[in-house]
Amino acid sequence: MTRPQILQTGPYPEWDQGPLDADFTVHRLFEADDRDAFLAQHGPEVRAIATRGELGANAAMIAACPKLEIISVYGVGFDAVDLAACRARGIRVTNTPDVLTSDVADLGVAMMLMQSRGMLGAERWVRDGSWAAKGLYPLQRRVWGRRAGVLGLGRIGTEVAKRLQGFGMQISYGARAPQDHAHPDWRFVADPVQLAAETDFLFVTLAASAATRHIIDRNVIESLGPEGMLINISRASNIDEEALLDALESGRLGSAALDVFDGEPALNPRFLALENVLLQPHHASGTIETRKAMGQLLRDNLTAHFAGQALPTAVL
Ligand code: 8YV
Repeated sequence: MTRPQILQTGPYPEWDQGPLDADFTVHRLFEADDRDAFLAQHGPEVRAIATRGELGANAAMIAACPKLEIISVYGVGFDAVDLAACRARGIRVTNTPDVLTSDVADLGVAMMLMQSRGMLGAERWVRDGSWAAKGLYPLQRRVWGRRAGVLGLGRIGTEVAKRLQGFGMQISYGARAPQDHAHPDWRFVADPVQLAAETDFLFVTLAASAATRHIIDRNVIESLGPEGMLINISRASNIDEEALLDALESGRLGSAALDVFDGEPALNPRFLALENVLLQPHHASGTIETRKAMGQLLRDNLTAHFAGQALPTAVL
């Protein structure tokens, strides 16, 4: 039997690439010098797209593949896939939920601790000799016992809240409605501005969509205030980045810890000039264990599809 032809939009670790190459004829779009020419050449025979959360598949890519049956996303977020185009043509879409939840929550909490306790600066203080030359490191802010807000109490937000509970923090969450699975001690706050106003550390853990675009706007950011910290482990589109930069530069927001950026991996150079922001390279799910599980699930969905079986983790 001839192997199905698939389009791969970005690189995977070798432990995923090997099995993928064994089961499919793989066209690596990300290695092409001329992407349009590559799509025009291979698109007509492509039956599946293997992509990554941040890369997705846009309308033009989908249109270039008239025999496309399925898009398998290596990531939980599928906001970069044009779902309307998929619905219109009955194209299936899968993602990799659950397997990455705890790692993403871990990184979010680590970012909060790192930023609040000034750990990057403290490390520099040791390395550059400041400890010996200048003495004690400036005092930082505590985390335990303070007020945390979690906007989006889905899988990842819930794991973040559970971890924060371990730090004895007071937890509030934002969602469309009170959540049955929330711990009785967690307070529901419907309005993001109010949530921010009543919070010292605001975590953004919402699945991104057109409806959540810039849900963290200037008002929310300024309500968090000069003592507040914004932590984003979701998607950059959930935050008005211009408003965030203005507030960080003027001190109207205390600090931020970000794993995602508009236009990443390029980022607005204004971020690089700021001392009050912790910058991470979109790696919240980036552990060997989790990435292996994500790769397996990406392939399991493709294999199930071509075997005519139910998809393990279908979005569409
Ligand atoms: C990954 C992600 O970094 O799950 C997601 O939606 O953004 C991340 O887990 C990404 O998908 C890997 O390409």
